[in-house]
Amino acid sequence: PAIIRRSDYRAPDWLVPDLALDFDLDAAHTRVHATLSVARNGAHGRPLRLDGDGLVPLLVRVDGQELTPEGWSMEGGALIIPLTGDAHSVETLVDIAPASNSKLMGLYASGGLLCTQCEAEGFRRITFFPDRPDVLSRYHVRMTADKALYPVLLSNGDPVGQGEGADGRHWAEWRDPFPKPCYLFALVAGDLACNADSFVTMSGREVRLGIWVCEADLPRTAHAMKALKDSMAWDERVYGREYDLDVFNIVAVADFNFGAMENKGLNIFNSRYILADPETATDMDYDGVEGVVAHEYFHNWSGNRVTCRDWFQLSLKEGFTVFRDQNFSADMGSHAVKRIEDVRILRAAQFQEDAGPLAHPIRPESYMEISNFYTSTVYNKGAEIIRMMALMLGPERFRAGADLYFDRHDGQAATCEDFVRAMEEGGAIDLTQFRRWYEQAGTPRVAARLAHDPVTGAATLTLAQAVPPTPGQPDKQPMVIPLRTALFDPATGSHSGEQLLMLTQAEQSFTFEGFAQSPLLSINRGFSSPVIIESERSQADLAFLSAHDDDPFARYEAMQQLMVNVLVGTVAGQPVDESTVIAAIRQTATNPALDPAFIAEAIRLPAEAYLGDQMAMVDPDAIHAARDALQQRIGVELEPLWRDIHARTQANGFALSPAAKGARALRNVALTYLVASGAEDGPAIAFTQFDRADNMTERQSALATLASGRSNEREAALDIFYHRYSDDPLVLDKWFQTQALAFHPDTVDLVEELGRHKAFTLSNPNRVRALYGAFAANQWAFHHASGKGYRLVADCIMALDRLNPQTAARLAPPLGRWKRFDASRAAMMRAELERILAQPGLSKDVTEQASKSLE
Ligand code: BAL
Ligand code: ZN
Repeated sequence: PAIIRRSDYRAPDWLVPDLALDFDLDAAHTRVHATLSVARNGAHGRPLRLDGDGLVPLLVRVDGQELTPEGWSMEGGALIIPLTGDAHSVETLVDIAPASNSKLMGLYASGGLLCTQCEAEGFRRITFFPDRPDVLSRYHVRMTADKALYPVLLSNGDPVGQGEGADGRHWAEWRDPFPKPCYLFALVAGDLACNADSFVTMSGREVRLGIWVCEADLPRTAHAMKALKDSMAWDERVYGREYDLDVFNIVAVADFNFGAMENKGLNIFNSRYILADPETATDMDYDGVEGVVAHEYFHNWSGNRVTCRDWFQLSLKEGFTVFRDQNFSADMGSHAVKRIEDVRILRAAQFQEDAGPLAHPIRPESYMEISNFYTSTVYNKGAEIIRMMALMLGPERFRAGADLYFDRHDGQAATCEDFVRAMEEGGAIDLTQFRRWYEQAGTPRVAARLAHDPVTGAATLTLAQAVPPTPGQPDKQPMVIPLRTALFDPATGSHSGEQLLMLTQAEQSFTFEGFAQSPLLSINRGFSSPVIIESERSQADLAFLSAHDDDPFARYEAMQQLMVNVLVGTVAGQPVDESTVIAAIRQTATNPALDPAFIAEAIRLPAEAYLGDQMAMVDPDAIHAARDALQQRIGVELEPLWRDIHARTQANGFALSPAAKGARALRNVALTYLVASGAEDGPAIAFTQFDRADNMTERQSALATLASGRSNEREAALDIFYHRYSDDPLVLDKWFQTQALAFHPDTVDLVEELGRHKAFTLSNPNRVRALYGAFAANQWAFHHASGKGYRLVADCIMALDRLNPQTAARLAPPLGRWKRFDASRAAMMRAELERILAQPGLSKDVTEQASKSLE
């Protein structure tokens, strides 16, 4: 497949200021009549090129005159029309088949609905058009459909008309006054019910809000509606950004490649990020709904009003919008816990990506298939880059930079460089060297060494940074790394103020005066930079920080590092005393001043995959054994504590308050340790929680605990769960996922069986992710020494590629981590990648991921 390069960008030859689309909707055959007003962009003689994917032109007209087949040509799916003047009206007619669109890109059927997904390049599967984000058009959409099957007809913008047609059909028209790129186009047709509400904007305009779902799901939309209204108010308060149309609609669909899509005025959501009630959604699901509703809403400014010039700029809208949604969620709940969760996600997904064959800068230089670049690097690392700018600037200057960016580029297709320049000018800062964060891939490593002179009382902190080589980037330049730092004086147990150290050179020293004894280093507080800190801190120092650091992230980090040191030491055959960890856990878990949600995060053992990331060579069996043993030891040593926490966090009735959520989180960690202790009644306690819970958080957590064991209760709970929820696809996903994530010696065989289960289907991306996506994240099971885990995932990728290449390609990265495993596993992983690549007709999505993964 062809490689697209950022350096090849050229402005569009033709612009399309206006577009009228007329859809005659039907699941089997939809007719799309498009009328484009086109305008030559600059002085050139090049023809009009309209992208198409799988389309056949049934009619081509220019200025009302039908062209003969000699008047146009096809080139790799695109329609080429030579035009003589500088402005024309161009019409095309195509026939598409939503019901057989299994890629879920373009117009497709999901359940009884017809809906669209156009980002990044799905619009070309609907009609011929210059499918690139720097061509912005005003849309006028008319839809005609069978009224009984599709009583609701929605598109972008505001509704401007509707009426009855012949033969039981009806029509609706929508007009979007804001010019937009075609990736933001959307339509939905279906039998939908509406949770209707309204929001009055800061200038006093009333906006009609609608969340559209099937009738039975209406009671599950309240949380999403609250999140939407909170988001609208937050964006006004924090960024001064007001909503701009009279209507804002959200539709939930069951089959969706992404989490959701920010189409102008008509967001389309994966139903898992809209539907929530206590019986079916965990607290994490509730938070997911809130975060994704906010994310899509915030795109109205960071993405829609100011969009991207080309897809290399994706992080311009995604990194910034993730940063915005993270801060919104922090404001809605706990800043400390949200930061810990976000860093955990970054380390689990993005650090792995940055360390492997698919590493790329947040602004990539080239791609084969842009769908492969909706990555945690572009999204989550992108958000960290904005966060560093916000830290360096402070709130007022950051806001001034954001204001300048929005005001200067409103209505434009902008670049990352435009954003950085606005921050420089609005925030009065020089970001010349900082721009390397957009250019260089790889997670910087910062070695921190603290030296103390007892005579002068000076402590000298020496920091040395190195950015590892990544594909295509063997040599790296030093980055700008802002590190929030404090030095704790052991004499007082406190520090005399945090400092923001700016590490800009390969090596730099910072001196601090006034320490009679050697201080303790608290660095990268709040995870101020997305880097790996290497510092030699003793278990005693870490234990002190885990109990006394006033920065909650640093406190969490100290606790995690204590555990990592024990576990990595065990795997390396260099045992580290466990008693410090156990004492620190007891100390944290019994500290009444701490938020239970924070305690739950802090005392949980690091994930097996994270432990693997700390080692040059990952030994999945040894890591699992070490973690399992430590978990058991903590369970045994602190058994009374776990019993006490589990008993006293039992709630009397369900609430969604932060306090109630925190109590549930802590209760679930206590249950895990209690069962891990091997106490005879452990499985029965877990089963009782599973059985009696009035909420999914506690029920699923108890199920997960049982699923990782071998008790009789295991089978009973899985069976009850399946039968209870077999009609609810989102909960059934949890049943698949829980088993795929289970720490059970037979997980690999169970996953194979589950792949043949009657409720498993490749046509629903959520189901695929619940089984195979979760399984590939289960380090111990996926890397089973037999290689069977690799084969299962490769088989799934190959089968799914024929239906939905985009979702198939997202399953490939775990196979690409072969360099980190022993020779036997590495050979088997490579063999599966080669087997995938040998499949005839492989998509460019999977070809790109698999071929890069072999390098
Ligand atoms: N733009 C694709 C989905 C999202 O990031 O919101
Ligand atoms: Zn987004």
